[in-house]
Amino acid sequence: MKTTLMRMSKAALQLSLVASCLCFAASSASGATQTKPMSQDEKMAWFREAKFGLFIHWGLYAVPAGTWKDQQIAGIGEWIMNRAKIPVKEYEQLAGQFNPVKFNAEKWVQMAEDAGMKYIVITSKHHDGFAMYGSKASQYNIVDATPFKRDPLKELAAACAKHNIRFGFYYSQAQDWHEPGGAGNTWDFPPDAEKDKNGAYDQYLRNKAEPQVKELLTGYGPVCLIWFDTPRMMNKERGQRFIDIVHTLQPACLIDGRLGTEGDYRSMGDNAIPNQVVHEDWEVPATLNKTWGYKSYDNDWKTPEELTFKLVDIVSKGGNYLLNVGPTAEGLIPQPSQDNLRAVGRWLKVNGEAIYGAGSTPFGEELGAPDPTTRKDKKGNQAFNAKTDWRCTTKPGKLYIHLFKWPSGSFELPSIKGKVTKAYLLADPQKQTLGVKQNGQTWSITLPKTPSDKTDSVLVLDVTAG
Ligand code: FHN
Repeated sequence: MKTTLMRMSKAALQLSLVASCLCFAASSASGATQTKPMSQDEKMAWFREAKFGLFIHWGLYAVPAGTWKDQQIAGIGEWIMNRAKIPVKEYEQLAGQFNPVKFNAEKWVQMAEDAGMKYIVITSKHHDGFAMYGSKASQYNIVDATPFKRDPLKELAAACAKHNIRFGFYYSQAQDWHEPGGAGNTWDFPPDAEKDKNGAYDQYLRNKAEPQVKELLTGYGPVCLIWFDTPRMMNKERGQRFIDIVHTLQPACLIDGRLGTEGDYRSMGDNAIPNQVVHEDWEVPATLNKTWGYKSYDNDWKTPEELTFKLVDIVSKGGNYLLNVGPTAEGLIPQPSQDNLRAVGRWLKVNGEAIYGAGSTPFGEELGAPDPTTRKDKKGNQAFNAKTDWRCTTKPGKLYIHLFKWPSGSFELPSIKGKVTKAYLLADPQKQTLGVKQNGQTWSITLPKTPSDKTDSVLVLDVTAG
């Protein structure tokens, strides 16, 4: 059985290798076909354009939804097995209760589209070890172990292709609380250090994690990225094995920053938006409330205004926003998540030009400044006094000034080298020219009395290079 499986995955690997080579075949003038590998810039192009993605944490943990044996368990919902130290044998029983009959891939993807999101990343396997797709490498999966029997990731891949939204997978490569060799479960199995030394961890990597990543890269069409996480005990060599799989099967697929070796971009900490511009490709994963996986009693929702500010703030600092929903065990995305995301989408419908493909601010003073005292923030870093009145995103020849606080009379632009040749509000269909006054290198733009948007009015400045 095992050898048949191994043979199957080898064949799939070869097939896909041929397919991926063909993808990058370019015809020369003589008609001969040559393969041209993608440059890093070509690989990153869609990510730099997209800016806003949907993260989905969905798994067996949606069944207890934060409560185990009548006790509310503290912490993030998808960690319930760990937090309550639930034995594998008991946690496995959740599979029999997982029947998300209200799941509708089309509706989920439509919601992402309405929200203005350009890519989706879903948990194919989280730390609990349960595969949310029909895996051949482990029977502990949604098709074989639940009454649902469907493969929701297949359905999502198809819906994403239809809506032209890119599709990627979260995969917990190191932590797997279901397997004796996986990292993290020390209540059923020996300490991690022992698994590392006695070969159990590598055995888990080779027999489950690596084959599963191969399955994900061969059975679901083009995968835009694999989002690895919590790289416990991952070293260069172990990380390289995953890199080789990804590069061989889908060379265009990006690798996030949490594999344990260098990825294609930097992943910031959870909900951790940097204070200043970061001049490399980066992404911040973030929650709408406090949890990733569904918790029935977490109603601490961020407002649409807060979400819009964060999106603009992130783009103005050069990053991408990967914003999470935690669907229920029935297969529904909580209504407040949907409502708040759609509100952001309505703002993006009018103002998307200032977000998609936009670059970071050339200024910086609008972001705030480090506290001049020795005061520390919650994480022990030097405190930063953030300002929130305005942000700036950019495209060649354009500055987009996002006004969160509407100034009375005029907006004073900090010093720029070039000239402002025209100013107008992005929400104004007529693009009516606003008054512009130059004072040395600073510029004053006359504004109407009322903002064009109650959250963020975008002032567009056409500028010449200085
Ligand atoms: O432990 C996980 C957590 O459950 C969640 O998946 C987040 C998302 O970024 N990543 C880890 C913690 O950083």
